[in-house]
Amino acid sequence: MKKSLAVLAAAVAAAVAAPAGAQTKYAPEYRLSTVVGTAFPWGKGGEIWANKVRECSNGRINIKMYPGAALVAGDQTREFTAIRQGVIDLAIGSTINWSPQVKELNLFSLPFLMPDYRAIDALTQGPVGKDIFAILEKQGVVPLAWGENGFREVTNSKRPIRTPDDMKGLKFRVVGSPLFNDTFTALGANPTQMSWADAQPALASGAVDGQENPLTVFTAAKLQNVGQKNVTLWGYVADPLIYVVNKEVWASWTPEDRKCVQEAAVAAGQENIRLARAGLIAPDDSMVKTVEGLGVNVVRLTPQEREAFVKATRKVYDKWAKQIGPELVKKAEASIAARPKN
Ligand code: X2X
Repeated sequence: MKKSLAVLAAAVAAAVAAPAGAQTKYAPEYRLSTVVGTAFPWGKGGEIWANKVRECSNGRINIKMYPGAALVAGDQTREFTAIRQGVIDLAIGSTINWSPQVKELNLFSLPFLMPDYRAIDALTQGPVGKDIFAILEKQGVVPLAWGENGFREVTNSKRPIRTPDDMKGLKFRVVGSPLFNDTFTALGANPTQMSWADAQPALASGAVDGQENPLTVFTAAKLQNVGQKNVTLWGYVADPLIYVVNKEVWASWTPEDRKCVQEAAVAAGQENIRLARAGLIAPDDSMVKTVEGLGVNVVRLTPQEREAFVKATRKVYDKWAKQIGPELVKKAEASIAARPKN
């Protein structure tokens, strides 16, 4: 009697100690896609996410990061499709790179929609963010948290840019959303779409004169070494990042696993955002100083100078607002207008 009780107790203990769903089949490795690696706030977010998940899942969920959008051979605009198809298990994706498949994500690329960081937060942390998560869910991925790449500043090898006129005739590498083509064309420049992998050699060879990316990308990728001697702080768009999991992978996990992965994504996203903004929020402009310290000429626009770029791109805004969905754009504008101002 005593013995069978002990056996029973041992069996119960084993059942409790076993991973909550002992039937759950865990892959030896879950593949996490990012465009850039751990030298960038984006890749850092991926590393933090993977480490936290390893910890809270007691090693059951082993995430390996594949930077350089390596799982889609560097073609970052195919990343979203690959997540849906299960070629990618988890991803931290830029709204820009997924916008060819999810048209609503073009919202964040509307020129001069978001005037400051509080405006980004007003979107991602408000009703617009909820709508976008619902849209992603409908498209078959599980969105868990927001991160950030950042405000994208224009750089080039030829001359300082202070007015739309200064952009005339310059060749710019842009990301693969047609909205970027329209914006740069409206400014009189020559845009060419290419992946990030192709952008760096194109800058180095002078095949293109310039590009646009956050300053954290500029410094980590050392764009000063590929001729980018001029930066203009115009803050025309910012790309948030979204932490997602493939639907089937998500379904294969226990509720405890999901809680672990979700909480880790939120924590990693917060740290990712902190790193993306470090030295870029007044009065701390140390990141801008760092770029100037590299021998780069940084142009700070006056509000009037910035307004000229807003005007020159307004038609693009209106055209794309229709394609994105006028209701969503109105909601975004209202959220931004109602944001706390310091
Ligand atoms: O390709 C880019 O410019 C990058 C790295 O910022 C994105 O993936 C959107």
